[in-house]
Amino acid sequence: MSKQTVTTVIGIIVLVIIVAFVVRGQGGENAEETSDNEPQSGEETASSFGESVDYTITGIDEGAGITKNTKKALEEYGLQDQWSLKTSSSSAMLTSLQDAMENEEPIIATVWKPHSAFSLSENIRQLEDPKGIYNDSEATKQFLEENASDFATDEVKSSVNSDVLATVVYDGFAEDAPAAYEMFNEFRVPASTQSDWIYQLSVEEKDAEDIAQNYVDNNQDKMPDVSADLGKDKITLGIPPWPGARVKSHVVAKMLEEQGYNTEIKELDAGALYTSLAEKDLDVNVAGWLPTTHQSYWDEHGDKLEIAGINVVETWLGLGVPEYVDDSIQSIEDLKE
Ligand code: PBE
Repeated sequence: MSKQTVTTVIGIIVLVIIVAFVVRGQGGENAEETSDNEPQSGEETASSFGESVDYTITGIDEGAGITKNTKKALEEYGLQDQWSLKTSSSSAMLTSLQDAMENEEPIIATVWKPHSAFSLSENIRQLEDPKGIYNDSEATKQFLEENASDFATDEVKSSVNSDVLATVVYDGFAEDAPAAYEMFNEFRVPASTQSDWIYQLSVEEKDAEDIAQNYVDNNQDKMPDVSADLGKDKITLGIPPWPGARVKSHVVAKMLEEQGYNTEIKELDAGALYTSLAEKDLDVNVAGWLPTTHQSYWDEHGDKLEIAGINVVETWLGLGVPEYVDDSIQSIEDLKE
């Protein structure tokens, strides 16, 4: 390299450094202003709750009834032009919720009870749903009278406040597997038990089968007393991708095994699950959220299905925000700006 080249190179470097300093100096204030405007610290800087969450509801899987109902709610509450629902999975939703709550950041998510979001913390505000899109206790009572009258007892009806969790079988299952059917008639757990299973699965990260085995081992006194014949020897359970359904399917599988059945568990999304059940490719779904959440599936396949039991009575579904979110957000209607 000649002396001249070296001098030129050094000259250029010095020039670049000087220019960089000048530009930085000038841009300094602006740059700070820009970062101040970013919605990082959420509510303080955004002018509304909607803006602070980018008008986005954190949702779960496409096949879930709560996904369909949230789209319906956006329409019925006149929010569809401004708000949107971002779908993912139950576990991704829970992670987003946990992360937001750790940092006290704004978030709105599709949530339901029993669910780990509630076992995790009582600090979730359930938004009111005056139009009854997600929760319609009258519809549930009527549905029970029409489709599951054996279970429409006063005790059940007085505790209903939204959907019930039904144990759904294909029509004709009772003749094919009488003992299992009898067991399904009896099988019911308090919502708090299901919450506890979900907590163990999604917060303590225990294995679904271990949680189920432990529950069955410790609750032998609660196992249904069944006298009917087994009928067919294998029962296939279909589970959708939600934490409560996962553990409960394993619990029921263990109970069936204690009766003498072989079992198989198939994981499917909700649509495939109802179709397979109607086609008798599956025997049972313990996560029938009826009649409102899975209404579209029931409308399509209900005539080929039967409610064999009600396994949880008290539920709630809808949109939730952490308690630290602005007090003005109490109802889905408040999302309108
Ligand atoms: N879930 C649990 C179900 C019903 C309740 C919310 C994931 C669903 O939306 O289909």
